[in-house]
Amino acid sequence: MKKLLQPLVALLAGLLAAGCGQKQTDSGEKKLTVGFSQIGAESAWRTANTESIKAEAAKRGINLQFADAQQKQENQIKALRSFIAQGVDVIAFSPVVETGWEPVLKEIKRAGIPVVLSDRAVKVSEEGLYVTFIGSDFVEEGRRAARWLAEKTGGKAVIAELVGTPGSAPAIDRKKGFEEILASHPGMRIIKSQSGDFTRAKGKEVMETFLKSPEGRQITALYAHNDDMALGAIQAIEEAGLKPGTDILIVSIDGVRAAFEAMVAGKLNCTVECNPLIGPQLFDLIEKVARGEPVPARVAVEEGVFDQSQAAAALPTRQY
Ligand code: GYE
Repeated sequence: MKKLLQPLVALLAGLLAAGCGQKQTDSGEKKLTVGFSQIGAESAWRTANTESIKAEAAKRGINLQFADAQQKQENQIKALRSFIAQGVDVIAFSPVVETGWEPVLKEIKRAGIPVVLSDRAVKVSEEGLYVTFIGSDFVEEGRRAARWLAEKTGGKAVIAELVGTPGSAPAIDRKKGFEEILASHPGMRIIKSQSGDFTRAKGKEVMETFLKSPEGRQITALYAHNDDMALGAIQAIEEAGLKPGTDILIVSIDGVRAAFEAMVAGKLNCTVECNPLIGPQLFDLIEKVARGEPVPARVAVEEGVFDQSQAAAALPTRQY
């Protein structure tokens, strides 16, 4: 009897180790389950970011629980609570706005699940509610946009500003960095500033109202907090019978493919890069956090600035 049982036991053990039980990897390690709450699909940047995260999780054999919040904080909070209920190993999320996260972050902490912030930061009054934050320096991006515009215009511009989602880290910080540089250029002033919610449709709509306002014809430059809003605004400018890129200089942020195409067509003047392809860096962090290894509290993403003169050469290499 023992003789018969032994191979059977060995077979069962082998099957389990080979990942027959869902939660095993080939090497027999427990498969990591990560809950990720994404903001939505508001821009080309976001779509590229989602693809990068999903592709990297698949490549590493990570069980990714992905939830799309459709730009709503309440949906994100629901998703985070469901990750607690599922008992995921690590929670990562891209917070749509900066504030209002304390209660749910405390619940996650009580459940003993580590949190990694991706792309956007939060404002919390207590330390230890998340382990690390990976994302771009949005204040610096705002400064870069303003420096480019100051240089291009010799410090003279009547500016309209398309702001990102109200209360979001990139909207707050990109405004802050831009205004910081403007402070030393008295000939540059913002006469219009309104949110276009980081979408193309809203960017177009708000630019239309800017142009129709009594001061509309004074506008010489547009600063859009992302490329999608700039691309929407380009349509509005054309429909108003003006030449985007010439009558109104346009600088935006992200560096998506369509922005490079608009630069090659002469309609957009400059884009400040904000790299969405953070999947590999994000999962490096998540895996370390899951193993209990120390990680830096802040991880930056490297990026540059591109204007029309560089657009044609850079376009074929753009991955998003
Ligand atoms: O610039 C914008 C997106 O948080 C950096 O969100 C991100 C921003 C990005 O909708 O296009």
